[in-house]
Amino acid sequence: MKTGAFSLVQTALNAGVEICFANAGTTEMPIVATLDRAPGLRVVLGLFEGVCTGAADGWARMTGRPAATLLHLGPGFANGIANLHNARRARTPIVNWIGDHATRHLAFDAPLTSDIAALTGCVGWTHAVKSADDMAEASLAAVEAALGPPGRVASLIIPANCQWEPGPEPLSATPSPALRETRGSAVQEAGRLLCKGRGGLLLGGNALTGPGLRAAARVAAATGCGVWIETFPPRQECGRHMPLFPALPYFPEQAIEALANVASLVLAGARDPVAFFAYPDQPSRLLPDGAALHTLADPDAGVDAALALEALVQELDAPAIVTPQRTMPAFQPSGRSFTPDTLCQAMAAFTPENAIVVNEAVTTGLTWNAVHSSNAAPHTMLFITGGAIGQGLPNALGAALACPDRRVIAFQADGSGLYTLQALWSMARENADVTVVVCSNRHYRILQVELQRTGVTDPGLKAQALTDLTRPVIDWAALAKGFGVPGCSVQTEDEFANALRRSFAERGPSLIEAVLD
Ligand SMILES: Cc1ncc(C[n+]2csc(CCOP(=O)(O)OP(=O)(O)O)c2C)c(N)n1
Repeated sequence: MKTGAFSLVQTALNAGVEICFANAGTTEMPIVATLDRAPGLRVVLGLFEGVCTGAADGWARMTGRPAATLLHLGPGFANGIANLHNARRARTPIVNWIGDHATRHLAFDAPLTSDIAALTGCVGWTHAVKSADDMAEASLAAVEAALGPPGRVASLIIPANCQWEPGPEPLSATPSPALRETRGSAVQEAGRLLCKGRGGLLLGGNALTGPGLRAAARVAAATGCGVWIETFPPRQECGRHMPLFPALPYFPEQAIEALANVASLVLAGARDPVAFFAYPDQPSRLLPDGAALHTLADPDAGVDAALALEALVQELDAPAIVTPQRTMPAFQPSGRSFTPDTLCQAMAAFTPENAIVVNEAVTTGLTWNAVHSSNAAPHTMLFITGGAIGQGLPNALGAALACPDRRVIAFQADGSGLYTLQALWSMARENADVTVVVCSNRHYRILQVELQRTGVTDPGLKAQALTDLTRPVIDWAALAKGFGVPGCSVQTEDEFANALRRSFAERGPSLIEAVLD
């Protein structure tokens, strides 16, 4: 018998969903039972829902196609929300299949009953399936909603009886929507503003592809405008072959200073820049009062920013330019212990060409981004977009499964890495080519900085305890081993260099704890 569950899964497969990161329970068993009848769908077990949602995000960021998750009612979904929040901010296409109690059972308020739609609504599109007859249409609608443009998180709430009852024939549509073109008048206005002088260009979204970045460099050379990259973009092409633009600084006073001289800011794939957090006596918006703001390509309307920048090149008749390749400053690993700066230098020296660097190294990651990534071999970088930590390891898992011929480096802060550590086990099980580099400063360093910024120069014992990861010291190599991933701890640059070489030479995951203290 073809069940509703089969209609759902086969329709999604036909529509281009190739992978499902799953952590199921009783209310999803009919879907679990049907998975072996859909051989084209890869299924990956995550041991915590935040691993499933973060991996789906990483997979979809790298492929541009939606990944599915299979999650257990409200509590299972809730466990995955933080990384869906990041995915929403990244405009990543994701389809969540969330089982619910059978329709007749809901009235009894059994223990796992909850308002699932209240949870799904906060990260994107939601549809609650009412009947098994709707399963194929609902499945296709969810894929279409996820694809946008812009990409989004789409959740289907699926009562168990709609899964186990007979379902309709699967649909065989394969949606492949394209990004939209910007308006000619928006291009002309951008050109006019940037030619007036004291112009700025803020890049985000798909402006950070090779073509987008090269077009931005031509615009900058033709108009003399400043160019910045949004602080935490979803995905960016990086390395010594790319035009070099600074990221807009994280701290608002630095970002305000960077933009202080801008009279007109043109947005290409980015939003009106605002501070990550509010502080007393600091404005929320970062652009000077009175500066003009113009949207060349609105990412929330699914407009193609790279194409818009190329249109701007035409509008300005901007001459072609050659970006000279930067050379890596010579780096000779020594027996010295690390600073964040020398750790990043070593990583830049050894990053293999075409790697994917998933940057959740927080304070160390800011150093990597500001200085060292631009000297490394060509690579793609994925960032934590929504500030909800615990994205890095799951994202790296998803990216590695999406791109099996590329080395993934999970550049990981220790505190953030501990949120979704179980991703290591899925990396081992799937033999994912991920090198996890843990920047082990044994503190929530950024929060120590934030505490100082509130004016506390001498934090009390309780405040210290909330930012300290010692007592006991975390044994990363042992944790990795426990999840089936070979791990080591290194204290010096040459130990690190050797561990990186070993890791890159072998298939499968490995973990290197780089001790910074
Ligand atoms: C889901 C979530 N919980 C809590 C926080 C608050 N927070 C921001 S950074 C941080 C810890 C950062 O420490 P670590 O990852 O070790 O990086 P470091 O600052 O030491 O470089 C915390 C707890 C958050 N951003 N997201």
